[in-house]
Amino acid sequence: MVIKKYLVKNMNEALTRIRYELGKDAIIISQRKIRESGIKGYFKPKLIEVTAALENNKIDKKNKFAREKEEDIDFRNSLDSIKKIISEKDKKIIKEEVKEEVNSENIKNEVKEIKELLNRVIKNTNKEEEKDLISEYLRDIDIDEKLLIDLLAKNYDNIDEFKKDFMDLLEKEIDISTNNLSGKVVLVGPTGVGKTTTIAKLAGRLALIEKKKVGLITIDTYRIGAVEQLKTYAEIMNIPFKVVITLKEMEGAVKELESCDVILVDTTGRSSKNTMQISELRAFIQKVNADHIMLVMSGTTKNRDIQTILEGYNELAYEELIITKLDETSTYGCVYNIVKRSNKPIAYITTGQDVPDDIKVPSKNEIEKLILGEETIC
Ligand SMILES: Nc1nc2c(ncn2[C@@H]2O[C@H](COP(=O)(O)OP(=O)(O)O)[C@@H](O)[C@H]2O)c(=O)[nH]1
Ligand SMILES: [Mg+2]
Repeated sequence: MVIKKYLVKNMNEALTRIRYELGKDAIIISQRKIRESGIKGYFKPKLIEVTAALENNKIDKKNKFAREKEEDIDFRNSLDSIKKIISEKDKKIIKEEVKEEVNSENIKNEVKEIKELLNRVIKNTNKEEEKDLISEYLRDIDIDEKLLIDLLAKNYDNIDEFKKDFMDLLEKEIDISTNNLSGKVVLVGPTGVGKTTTIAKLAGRLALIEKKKVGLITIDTYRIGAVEQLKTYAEIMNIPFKVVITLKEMEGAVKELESCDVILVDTTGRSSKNTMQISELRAFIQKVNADHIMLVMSGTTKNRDIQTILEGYNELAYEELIITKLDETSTYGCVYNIVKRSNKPIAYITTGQDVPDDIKVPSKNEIEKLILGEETIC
C-alpha cells in the first residue's frame, strides 16, 4: 500500500495531483482543513490536507516516473509538432508574404502598365494634335486632300519634323528640266492658262537674249484674236510666223521653218474632256514631229481639276511642265499637286503678263520653298 499526503488549496488540485502521481485507482482516505504554520498562516486561506492510498497490486505502471518518461516523449512529440506547426505556419506566413510580394509586384506592374497606357494616350493625343496642325498647314499651303492623306501616313512628333521630311520628299519628287530648248517645241494645255503669252515670252528670250533663230506656228484659229495676238508679237520681234489649219499645212510650215534653231508651236486650248478634239490635236503634234511637248498648267488651277486635266492631256504624251500665273496666287501647293500627279519635270514657271520678262527656269530650291510656303513670288 502506498499512502501519500497532499497539501492543496482545493480538492480539484488534490484530485489532479493524486491522479497524476498515483493513477486512477488511488483512493482518498482522509481530508482536513489546516492552516499553514507560523504567523503568516493566519493571513492566508486554509489549505486542505488530503491523504490518498493505492494498493500495491494496483500501482499503475504508468506512475509518475513512467508517466514522466512517457510524457517526456509526449512532450517532445508535442514540441516537435509545435515546431512543425510553427514552421508550417512560418512557411505559410512566408508564402503569404511572398504572395503579398507577388501581389505588390502585380500591382506595381499594373500601375506601370496603366502609366504606359496613359503615356501612350497622352502621346497619341499629342500626336493627333500635331497631326491636326500638320493637316492645317498642308491645307493652308493648298495641298490636295488626297495627297495630304499620303503625306500624313507617318506619325510626326512636331510640325518641324514633318517639314524636314516633306522637304526631303520634295527634293526627291521635284525635277527641273534642264534641257536646252531647241528643235520643235509644242505647248498644249487648257484655254486661258497662258500658252500664247508663254510662246511670246519664250520667243522673245530665245531671239533677243539667246540670239537664236526662232520660228512661230499657231494652230489656234478657233479663238477670235488668237492669231492676231501672236502675230503682233512675231512682228515686234521680227520672227517668222505661220498660221496652220490643216495637217498638210502643218507639214508645209515645219518644212518652211526648217532653218530655225527653235520652232515654237502654239495650240488651241481644246477641252480636255473632249477626246475627239484631243486626238485631233495629237495628229497635229505627230505631224510636227515634236522634240518637246510641254503641258501648260496654271498655278491657280483648282485641286479637283488638276487630275482631270492631266488625264485629258495624257494622250498627248507631254514630257515637261510649264506652270503659269504663279504671281496670281500666294500658296503654291498646286505646284506640288501638278508635279506629284503628273510625275513630270518643270521646264518653266511664269510670273506675270510681261513679255518677255515674266518667265524663268526655276531652281529646285525655289520651288521647294514656294510649296512649303517659305517664299512667295511677289
Ligand atoms: N498674271 C498672269 N497672267 C498671265 C500669265 N501668263 C498669261 N497670263 C494672262 O492670261 C491670259 C490668257 O493668256 P493666253 O496666253 O491667251 O492663254 P492661252 O489661252 O493659254 O493661250 C492673258 O490675259 C495673259 O496676259 C502669268 O504668268 N501671270
Ligand atoms: Mg492662246
